[in-house]
Amino acid sequence: MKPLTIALSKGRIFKETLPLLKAAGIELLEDPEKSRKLVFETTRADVNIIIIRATDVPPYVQYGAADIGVAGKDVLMEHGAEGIYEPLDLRIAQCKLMVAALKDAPEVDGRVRVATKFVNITRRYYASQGRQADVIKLYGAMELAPLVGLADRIVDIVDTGNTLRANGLEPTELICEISSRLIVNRASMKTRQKEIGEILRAIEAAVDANQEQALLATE
Ligand code: PRT
Ligand code: MG
Repeated sequence: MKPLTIALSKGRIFKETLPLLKAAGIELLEDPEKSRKLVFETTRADVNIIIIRATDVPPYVQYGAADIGVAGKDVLMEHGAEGIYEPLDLRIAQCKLMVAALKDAPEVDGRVRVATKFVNITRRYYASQGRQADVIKLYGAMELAPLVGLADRIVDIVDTGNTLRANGLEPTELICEISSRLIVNRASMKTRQKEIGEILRAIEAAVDANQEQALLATE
């Protein structure tokens, strides 16, 4: 049988997922940061890891090119979850999806101009509130848009809030709390139930152990 394929993205998701995979006996045989390869073998002959862009993880899993993936809830909501199971909240890469504006910006009467890379989420959010919004798609540096008059508001990921503050912006509304999710291709979940089930249970136990650690640390 072909190896089970797990899709990850570089950066914070990668770093925070590695210890969880280790709990399932899955470790990389080489360091992707030091390689141009995209497919990596692991300590388990039956499991490969592919490294792709964060936004590409949902389509890879949706179409079965990867059996399992890890993606931020923001990326999943923006992509749509068709054909994808989301069995596990990994509680990693936590952040918030927020609306932000220039500090002390006035309320906007009528149509609001919103710049974001999350156009689907943003359209749905404003529609759900019955507010009129013109959504402008950007691919980065959203914080610049209000400064130069491109938009009244931005919708972006906020963690510490430092990026907003450094640009004279402040959060105005919380859209939702975000964490990364383990996702599984629908067909794989049926055809490779045993292998995937074992991996899911090992990872879930590691997530629960992390959670207990975190609770103890705050006591
Ligand atoms: O960077 P690249 O374009 O390759 O892809 P990516 O941005 O999707 O990847 P990555 O690794 O940056 O983020 C992967 C996932 O991590 C996202 O989809 C989120 O679910 C989650 N996450 C958690 C974050 C952050 N924290 C975060 N702080 N994603 C992005 N940020 C950025 C945010 O865009 C903003 O520019 O950090 C800035 C805000 O941080 P603070 O601390 O200044 O508020
Ligand atoms: Mg990034």
